[in-house]
Amino acid sequence: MQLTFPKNFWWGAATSGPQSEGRFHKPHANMFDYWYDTQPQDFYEFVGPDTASDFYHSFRADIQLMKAAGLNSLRTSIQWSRLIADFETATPDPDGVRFYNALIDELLANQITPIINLNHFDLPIELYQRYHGWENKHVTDLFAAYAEQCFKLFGDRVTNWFTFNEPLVMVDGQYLSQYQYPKLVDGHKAVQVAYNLSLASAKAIAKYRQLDQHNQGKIGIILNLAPIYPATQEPADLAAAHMADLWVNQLFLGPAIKGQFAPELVAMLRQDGVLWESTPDELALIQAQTIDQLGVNYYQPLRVQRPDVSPDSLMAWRPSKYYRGYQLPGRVMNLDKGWEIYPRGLYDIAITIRDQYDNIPWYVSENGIGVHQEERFLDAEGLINDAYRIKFMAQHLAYLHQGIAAGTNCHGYHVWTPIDCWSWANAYRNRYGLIRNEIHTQTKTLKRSAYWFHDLSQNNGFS
Ligand code: BGP
Repeated sequence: MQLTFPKNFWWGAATSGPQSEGRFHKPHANMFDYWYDTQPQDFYEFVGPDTASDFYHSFRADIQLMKAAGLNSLRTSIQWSRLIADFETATPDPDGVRFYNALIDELLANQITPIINLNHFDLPIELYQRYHGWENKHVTDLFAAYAEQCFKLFGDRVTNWFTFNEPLVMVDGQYLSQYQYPKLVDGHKAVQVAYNLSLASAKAIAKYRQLDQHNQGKIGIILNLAPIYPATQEPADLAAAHMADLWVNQLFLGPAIKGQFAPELVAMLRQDGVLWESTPDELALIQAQTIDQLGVNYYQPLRVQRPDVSPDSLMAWRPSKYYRGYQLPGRVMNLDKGWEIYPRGLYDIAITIRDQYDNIPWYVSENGIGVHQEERFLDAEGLINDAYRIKFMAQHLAYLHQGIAAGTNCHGYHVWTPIDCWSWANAYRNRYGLIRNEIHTQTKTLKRSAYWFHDLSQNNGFS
């Protein structure tokens, strides 16, 4: 059966500045560069973000490859630390302006819609050292000033903007679970940072609306949403699933789409003694500046069960004291990444957005499969025969199609990622690209999945 998608569907791919461009030698490194520089020599086999996929130098040739893979949109991010020379005044750096101008023009000249995100975890390290980053509300003003500069510089050509990618990962990785710099465990700070990120997003959106007087563009936020499934239908597991949903999904969906934090979440944080500091003016701003469209990154579901210890017996506050992970027997796994593959989760997200979030316009901003040592799958013609990636995309798209048929307002699909790139979590081990990158020579070759994606885009669907 042929599955056809809505007209003008974005068939795209997603990457980020810090993971693709390669490093630039300036005093203002971002948190990725700084973290990498401070690791022991054998960290990630010492293959760092220095070159990444060298997008800064090779973007013109890379865009030709993306075109060959059928992309009609590219989601990437501007690096705050590359574009801005002085963070206090948001004075742009001429080389940063030149690079992003050239990139946007090249995309448009090749009929690829640029979708620009303003933060992909890459806070300039200077702002952490000087202000403790997102813990400090002053940084939300600096972010809004940087965002305003982006809108002024590029808003004549870019009409799809996003403020943040996966803010929850910054909260969790940096302040609760210790997988991103500065690797703290501090519930108070985590909660304040979560609030400050929503505030920063609202401030940036307000700037956009002041400039975009003719309402030509759209602005939103990109969230990693997880469909949440309880281990059983027993009340304690259902309650655990509800608490997980409040933290994992509603924390950022609430302010972004409804203009307010879920009252139940606020009550829970207050009762636990970790509620953020807010002012009535800030809350009014958040209420006024809801998003136009949502980006959804979906990789895996979250299955939970009741906690195994009393939540109040724990010393350090963590939202996960209310729930614990659960592994469904017989689940399908991507063993390389350790993530469950559950394509139906995308349908469940689509229906949740339709029914609980005003059926807001949205698109899949990331979905993909990371695989180690893909050279194992080289075929006789010298191409990576990544049938697993084609299957992964087709299964997810089939469920997305069902969601669209059921009325969800989805207008695009972006695979992570166009070209194998650097990852803050696993360097180059997990390859996600439609296009292979030999990182030591920067030789880039379409994989079989790129040809499949080309046909998908040409036919606006697949059978
Ligand atoms: C998302 C991030 C991306 C990308 C992707 C793949 O959470 O937005 O930046 O890295 O995950 O994950 P990983 O690189 O950890 O395999």
